Amino acid sequence: MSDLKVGLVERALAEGFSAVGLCAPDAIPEAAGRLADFVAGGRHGQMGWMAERMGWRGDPAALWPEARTVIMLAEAYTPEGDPLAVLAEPGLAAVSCYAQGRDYHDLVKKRLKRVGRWLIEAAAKEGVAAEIKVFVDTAPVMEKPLGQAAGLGWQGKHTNLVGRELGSWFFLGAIFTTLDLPKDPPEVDHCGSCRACLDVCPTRAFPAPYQLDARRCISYLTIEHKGPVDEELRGLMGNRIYGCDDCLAVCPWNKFAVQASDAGYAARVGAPDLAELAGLDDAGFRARFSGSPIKRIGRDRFVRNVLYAIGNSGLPQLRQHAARLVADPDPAVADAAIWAVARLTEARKG
Ligand code: B12
Ligand code: SF4
Ligand code: SF4
Repeated sequence: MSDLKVGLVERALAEGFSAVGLCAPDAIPEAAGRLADFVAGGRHGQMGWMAERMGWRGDPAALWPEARTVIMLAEAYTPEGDPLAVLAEPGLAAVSCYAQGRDYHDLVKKRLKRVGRWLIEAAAKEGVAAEIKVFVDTAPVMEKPLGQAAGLGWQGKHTNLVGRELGSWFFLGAIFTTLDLPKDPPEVDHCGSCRACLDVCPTRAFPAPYQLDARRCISYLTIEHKGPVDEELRGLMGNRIYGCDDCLAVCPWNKFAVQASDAGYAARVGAPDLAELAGLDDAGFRARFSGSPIKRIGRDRFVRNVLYAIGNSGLPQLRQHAARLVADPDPAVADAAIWAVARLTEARKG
């Protein structure tokens, strides 16, 4: 069976994954309690789906009792330049580098299925019938603790997985299988006394190291949160209109970040002018972001975010672009436009 593991790892790397590790489905006994605390504290905000199916999310062995091995895979999307440089350009939109190219859900899932098919066929040649299920992001699976248990990296103080030879610019995907393959040792914490990610966070979203309050995280606020964002927080978002890279970008382990192997992650969206984005209607938004993960938030939430960035820009010439949207049919867009106009009027007086 260990030959099968050697072949599996070779195959996954040949497909473009940057690292592979294996663990048992019951390898994360501490996760269920931590998830329960997270949800009990309301830290998931409006992500009601996190509170559903907690029994499965906290315990991969319960999700699929026949599974004997969890194969965790890392897919690098490392940016070419400095993803924080755009934060100094208030007239431009900062879009997280994970969302610059094609939607990772599609790219990772295709690759996972190819590796999974190879595994089923290779096992069949040894006379073993194997079943697999593949997951990326959206299933009730806690991918980060599983990634740590499989040795890919450790959950850093910003809660994301960091690898000594990977850095932290990578997505995670999982293949559960009924095959009992040899497991890898878990990775241990290498954060030491560093706290760069905690200190850089613009909204102070970490109540403690290794814990995130999603309700304060700009990634949550721009992508998941429906309706108006709390005024204190929108003022801290700067020009970040989709996701946030700050806590990952400052991590010293990214010196070792591996290059992205899939050209699909190359920057396509760039840093467009806020003025232009504020003018997008529904059809224009969908055409522009087809195939991108940005598409899933819809025009209204996107333009709401653009208006917060306009309000934070301090650029009086952007006021007219917000003023056009004060009577928008979407209440959160109209609210954001009124707020942005008021902020820029104040900025002019000041
Ligand atoms: C919900 C979610 C979010 C939410 C909440 C994030 C969060 N930290 O929970 C929001 C929308 C904010 C978000 C943001 C981002 N996300 Co997200 N997200 C998820 C999702 C769907 C579930 C995560 C989860 O279960 N959270 C619940 C909490 C309880 O889990 P946890 O973070 O693992 O919490 C642990 C710690 O609190 C820890 N803990 C608690 N106390 C202590 C004490 C000690 C001492 C220790 C060691 C640990 C510890 O134990 C908990 C359980 O392990 C996963 C995909 C998946 N299915 O797993 C992607 C995922 C985590 N996201 C991902 C990414 C890329 C991002 C962003 C970087 C995107 C961006 N640039 O905007 C940001 C990063 C923000 C951040 N600092 O976390 C990747 C991360 C890949 C990686 N290398 O780790 C994932 C895995 C998606 C994927 N398939 O690739 N995300
Ligand atoms: S993604 Fe941004 S807002 Fe969220 S925790 Fe990291 S630095 Fe803070
Ligand atoms: S920035 Fe420092 S504390 Fe944060 S994850 Fe990286 S090494 Fe750990």
